[in-house]
Amino acid sequence: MRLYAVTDDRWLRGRTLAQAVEEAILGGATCIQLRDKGRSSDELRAQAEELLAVTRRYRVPLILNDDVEAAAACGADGVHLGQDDMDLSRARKLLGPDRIIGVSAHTVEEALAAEKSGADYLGAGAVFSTGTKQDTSVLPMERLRAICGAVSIPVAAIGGIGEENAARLAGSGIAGIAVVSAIFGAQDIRQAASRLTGLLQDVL
Ligand code: TZP
Ligand code: MG
Repeated sequence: MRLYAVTDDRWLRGRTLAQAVEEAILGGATCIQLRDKGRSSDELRAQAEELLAVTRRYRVPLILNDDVEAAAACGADGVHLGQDDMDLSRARKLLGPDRIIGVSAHTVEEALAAEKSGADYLGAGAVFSTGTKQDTSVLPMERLRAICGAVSIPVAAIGGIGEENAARLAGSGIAGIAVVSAIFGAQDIRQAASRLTGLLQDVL
């Protein structure tokens, strides 16, 4: 959960997504999420298989956003579910006990419900304003602290996090940060991930 890199293929600059993911891992990403709202389930699965060839090599888990069936079919390490995605108990039945299921939580109530239903981790945000996801609002810092205090599963903060503001998350109780543009939007992905990794020593 420490540095959870969430993919976006908008800024590949001639790289494949698998190359971008490898750079992120070499810079210190400890978990990868394949997130691509524009793809069909079959396309997502094919992309996941390419990424798995990289993530398995480095023993870094690959989580698929939203699509439980694709995750089950391609042997991804887990799935991340928003509040409007498949419910957790159904996802758990399809994926079995060993795969990772993460859930987005915006309130203490959602966090407690997800933990009770067997979520392995939570994503909480957006902690800062972000242009990467439109339908989101900023989660106040006290709420992030309350969510972290209410559950015993790890919480990753997400939304607008970069080198310039990561330190503001210190003391919140998070287990890590989930980052899209500050990693995949960087010219040098490896260096961006590596600088965030360094900063996390004072944040977590
Ligand atoms: N969920 C809440 S904010 C967000 C997601 C997927 C986008 C985070 O992207 P960035 O570029 O790290 O702000
Ligand atoms: Mg979702």
